Amino acid sequence: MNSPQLTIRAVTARAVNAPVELPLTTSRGTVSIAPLVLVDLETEEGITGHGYAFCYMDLAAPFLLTVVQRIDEMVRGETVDPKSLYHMLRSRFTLIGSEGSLGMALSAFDIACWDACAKAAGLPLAKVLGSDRKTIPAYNSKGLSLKPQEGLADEAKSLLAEGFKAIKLRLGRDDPQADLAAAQAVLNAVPDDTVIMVDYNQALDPDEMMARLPALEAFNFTWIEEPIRHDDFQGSARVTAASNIPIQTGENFNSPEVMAAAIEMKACHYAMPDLCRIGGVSGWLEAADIAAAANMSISSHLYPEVSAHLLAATPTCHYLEYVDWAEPILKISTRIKNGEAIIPDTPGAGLEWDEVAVEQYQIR
Ligand code: SMN
Ligand code: MG
Repeated sequence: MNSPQLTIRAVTARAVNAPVELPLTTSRGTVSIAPLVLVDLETEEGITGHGYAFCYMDLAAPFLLTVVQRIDEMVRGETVDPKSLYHMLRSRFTLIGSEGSLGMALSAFDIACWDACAKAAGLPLAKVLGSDRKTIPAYNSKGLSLKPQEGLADEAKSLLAEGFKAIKLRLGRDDPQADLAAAQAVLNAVPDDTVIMVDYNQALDPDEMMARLPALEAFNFTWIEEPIRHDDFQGSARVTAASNIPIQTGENFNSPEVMAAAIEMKACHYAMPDLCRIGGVSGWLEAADIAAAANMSISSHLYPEVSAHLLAATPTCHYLEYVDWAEPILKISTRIKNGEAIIPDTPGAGLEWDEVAVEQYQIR
């Protein structure tokens, strides 16, 4: 990276419970607030990098804050060289492991490192990574919860009215007929060329999923996401081989190596790494190389602000997942036009805190 060298002065973090306008119910629980851990990387040169992690449940936030404190102790005075810090920190946490909540804190720190470097270079992160792309196809993932089918049709229309041509519907009810009725209600309500993804959030076992596949084929879904346990690669490989609709997984890949193993086992047709599970920007870049070598399309999971930059630089870029969960505490929201997310041309990774809102929603 061709940017002035930066030295770490301090790494700090705050946790917020950001309000979620449209609570999301999946087969495995509801997101009704967004617990976010915001990381600030201060440098001696006066540039501050930002990163954040969505930690799913606010009970995890104090732990992430503690991990960031430890990171601070380990990196003060170091040069902001994101990839070498990524490897150094993973190595320092080898005994406990960098999966789960600990990895989320490491990832949020990694994002802040890349943000600081991009700001020092005076370039948007996408450009730092060598991309001139201006837009990325995006789908609106905010709604279409697992709920009674009444209301789904209107919600699908209003999600598209925000500028999208693609939406994601949650499935995985005990009664497969109820899932089909929900899908039909959405299909009847939207224009014929609407792209529809469906997400089971690991609701079924492989045999149940295979039994449900034939009835789903009529719907022309763009993908079926996480139909079964995310870590059952053998089961996933059976479902993937049996499905005429592409199988999508990846939001629970805890490292690029796990993604490589899933691809090796043919456990999915598409992959959608999550920025803070895969290892931040540094982890994403490794995952993007693995996907490119396997010629596999990859999409993002959450974090639309930073993911837009990353997908721009991803050879097998597929779809950006759009949710608005961080928007209450951000100065600038992701802009969507004609079904595409616009990559900001301002320096950095696209994260600036609205300090008044951060103060309002901070968990103390
Ligand atoms: C999801 C993401 C985050 C929390 C709950 C559910 C979902 C998705 O699986 O892919 O958007
Ligand atoms: Mg999902």
